[in-house]
Parts: sequence; structure tokens; C-alpha cells
Amino acid sequence: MTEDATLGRLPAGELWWKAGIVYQIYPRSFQDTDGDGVGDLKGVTARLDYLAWLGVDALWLSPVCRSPMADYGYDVSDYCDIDPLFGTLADFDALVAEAHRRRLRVIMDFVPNHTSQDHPWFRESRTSRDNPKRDWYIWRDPAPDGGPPNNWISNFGGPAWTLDPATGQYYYHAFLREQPDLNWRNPAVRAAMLDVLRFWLDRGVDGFRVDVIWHLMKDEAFRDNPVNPDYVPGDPEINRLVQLHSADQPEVMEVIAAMRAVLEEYDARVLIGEIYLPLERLVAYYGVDLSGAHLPFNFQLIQTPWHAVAVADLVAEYEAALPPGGWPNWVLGNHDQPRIAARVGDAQARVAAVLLLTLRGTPTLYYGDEIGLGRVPIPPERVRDPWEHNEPGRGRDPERTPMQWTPGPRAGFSTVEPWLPLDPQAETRNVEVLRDDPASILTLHRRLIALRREHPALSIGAYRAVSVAGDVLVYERLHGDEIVRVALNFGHGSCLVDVPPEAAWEVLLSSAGGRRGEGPQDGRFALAGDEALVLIRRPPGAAG
Ligand code: TEU
Repeated sequence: MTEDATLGRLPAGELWWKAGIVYQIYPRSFQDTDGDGVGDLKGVTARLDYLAWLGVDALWLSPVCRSPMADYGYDVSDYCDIDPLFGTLADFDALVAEAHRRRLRVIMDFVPNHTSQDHPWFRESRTSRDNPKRDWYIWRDPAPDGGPPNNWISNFGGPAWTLDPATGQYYYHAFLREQPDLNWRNPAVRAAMLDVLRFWLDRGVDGFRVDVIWHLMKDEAFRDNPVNPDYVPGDPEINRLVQLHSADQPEVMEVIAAMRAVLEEYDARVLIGEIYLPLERLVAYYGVDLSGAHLPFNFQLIQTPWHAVAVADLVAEYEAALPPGGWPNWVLGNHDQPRIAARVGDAQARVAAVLLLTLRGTPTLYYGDEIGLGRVPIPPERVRDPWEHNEPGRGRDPERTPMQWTPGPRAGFSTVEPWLPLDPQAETRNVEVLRDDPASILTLHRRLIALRREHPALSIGAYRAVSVAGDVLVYERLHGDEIVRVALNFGHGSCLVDVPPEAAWEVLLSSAGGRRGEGPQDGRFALAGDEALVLIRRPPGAAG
């Protein structure tokens, strides 16, 4: 990385995904332009000016390939075409061109672990035991009692094996039965899937977020998973077993390195891996000599209790666990997780935004979090997520609802009733209302993003822990002469934060709005409850 490279949009080489901010779009819910209540690619293109205004650097689109939508696009039936619900390949090309014109990168979702049961490969595979495509999927004879070949459980509940009566064998699916797992031990599967990457790279996409990348390889002997002694009734059924043999196998590293090698055939593309594993396993996905994912998604903030000490420990452990040269990243939410505002409340969601956008590493921002969207209630008759049907309470619809653009009907998302209900607060919680409000959470996000761009300490600088006391976490970001200090109040009570007396400090940003340029009083800054402050040390010799 050349640290002195320009930090404007679209910098050279890999700096774009290190210094930049990724914005996740769930395309069904961003903008509908054809009046069917579901978002589409033309809708994303129509909203690119908003993303440029917000200041993000890249957009990641959840799956838009052809799919029967059993899992809303995570069940692909053609990897080289756009689903008609979202538009056409021409619409996709137009989106990429318009994004690039605004210096925004485009990251696609790549779903290699499984296809749809409607994919021609699987249709062929299931026709007979000796079909040439049989070994593209994972077929096994029944156990002696006629039951499934082993005890593996689907991530969405129920057995992970489905019997195909026509050929008398079971096929494996880590998710829905409509999502049969590909056999990545088969070189032909590998070659075909790597060609899919080239297909999109040739069209100009800037990288991939790879779905369940840690699942691609399974134990060759398909041994039973051990029972999880820590299982708590009420947890998802998948947690009854430890996923010892069904995922995170050492051989997966080689597959990821092969994907990475394809990206290296092109200029400055990024490989992001979706990985839900404990820290020590997560960092293995940078690969030997960084031959793996550029960014193994770090979901630890989603899984850590929202408390200053817990977050301080997490940041320290993550920083310490990174391999040399491994670039960090942070995520607060995605289309599978309760929204940050729902988890920590509206007041703390602001503190969370400051944390996400001032930690060291690439932040990924989930659409709607910038307007403070929370958990949108879904009446039973409007449930869409199959997981909710299998395991009530687990459904992900509440965090997948339409983006809210304007006051008035359908919040500017669509002209008809959207596929999922709108937030009851859409009339006031929308881009048009919040963008001109200096105290809004949207303004806060925009200012934080701008600060990150203005101050290399925040985008590419080093991280230094300063203190954690009670509810208050303090750290610094450093680059050259620049020192930025961040103080986050995870509690509701006010307090005072010290700054080193030998230098002059001032407020760059308060999560509550205002205070810019304010200096300390008696060497301290007052921090209100639920407030976060970003401070800068004036460079030595600067006029005060
Ligand atoms: O998610 C994988 C995954 O592990 C999650 O479903 C996870 O089990 C759960 O959310 C844990 O909190 C990916 C996609 O992001 C998800 O939308 C898909 O349903 C899934 O893979 C299958 O493709």
C-alpha cells in the first residue's frame, strides 16, 4: 500500500478497498422502478447519486442472478444472467458504468456453496446415478436404517439431507433442500465456478462477497458432527451439533486461493469472504502468505455484548490476531442479522456509527442503518423468509424491509405495496427528511464518512488503545503527525474525558451534532450520555 497516494475517490491499486467504505444493498428493498413492489437494478442506478452524496466508495449487491428465490437469490439457477425481477444484463452493465462514472465500485455477491435445485447442473445430476453431472453435487447412499447418511443439520433447521426417491440416494444441503451443495472436490465444478468469476470480472465488477465461504469443503468421510454440550434450548437447531466436519475444513484454503488467483488476473479487485467463525479461525481466512480473502468479514461486533469493556477487548484481540499485512474490517449488520438500532437502541446506534467509521479497517455499512432503521414488525401473513417458517423467531424479514426515501406513500420506494412492509415510522424516518436535519443520524453518517476521507489517520492510520473506564472507551488513530482521538460513551450517564495537557485538542465531531471546534475545559471534554466524540490534536505549531 502506498500510504501517500491520493485519498480521493477511486485511488490506485488496493487502496480503494482499504481506505474505502462498502455499502451493502439488498436489491429487493432499495428502489422499485417497475411497480412490482420489489426493488430492481434500474432502481439502484437511480439512487447512485445518493450513494455518492453519502460518500461511500463501493456498493455490494446481494444476489441478482437468475433464481427461483427460495432463499431470495441465494439459490442461483444461472450464474451468468440477471434475474428478470431485477432487470437484464444490459441493466447491470449500465449500473456498473454509471457507478464507475461516479467513482463508485461495484461488488457482487457470489454464491458458490450451493445452487438452486432448478440449476441445469442439478437437474441433470439428479436424473441418474451415472449421469456425468452426478458428482457435481453431494450424493450418498442412505444409512443402513434407510435414514440420512449422517447427523448433519441444515442451517435453517431440519436434516441437511434430502432423499431423492428416483435414484434412492440423499443429497446434501447446508441450507434449504432447494439449495443443494456443490461438490467443490470435483475439479470440473471448480473450473466452471472460477469461470463465473471471470464472466463478471470481464464485465467490470470490482470484486465479490463470497457467500458462506467457510462451508465450501466438507469432511471427505462425512463423519457425524459431535453433539454441542453447550446447546441452549431455544437456540437455532443447527447449534445442537458442533460444525466440526461440515465446514471450516483445511482444504477450503486451497479453493479460496484459487478464487483469489482469478482475481489477480485482473487489476485491483477485492475478495471478501462471509465467515461466521471465532476470531482465531476467522483470521486463518487471510490465507497462507495472504493468499486467501482480502477481507474475511469480521462479524465480531454483531456477536459481542454492547459494552465498553467487551468492545475494547474485542478490538485488542482482533488487532492482535491479524496476520502481518492482513487488513482489518468491521461490520455492524447485514441482511441476516437484527439491525444495529434494534440491538442497541436509537441513542446507542449513533455511538455504534462512530465506532464503525473510526475503527481501523474497512467498514461495511448496511443500507438503512444510516437512517436508523430498526426492527420493522412483520405480521404473520407477510412473512417471506423460509427460515421463519422452519424456526419461528429466526426470520430475517425485519431487517430486509424497503429503504425509506421520502415522506408520503410507500416512502418513495415503490408505487405499490412493497414485498415487505415499511417501517411504521417511514413518514419521518426517511432520506428526504433526515438529510437536511443537522442533528439526524443520516447527517452523522455523512459527516463521519467525510471525516474519514479528510483524515488519513481515520482511513489508513494505526490504532492505539488509550483507555476503557466504566462505560467509556477511548482510542486513537495515528498517521504521520495526525492524531485523532475517539471517545465513546456506551452508557447513558455523562462524564469527563481527559486529554494529554501538552497538546491542543479540539472537537471534530460529536455524535449529538454541533460542538465542532470546541476545546477542552481544564484539560477535559464533557461527554454526555450516549455521546461519542471525535477529537483531533492540532499539529504542533499550528495557530490556535
Ligand atoms: O448466510 C449464511 C449464514 O450462515 C447465515 O444464514 C447464518 O446462518 C445466520 O444468519 C447466522 O446468524 C448466507 C447469506 O448471507 C444468507 O442470506 C443465505 O440465506 C445463506 O448464506 C445461504 O446462502
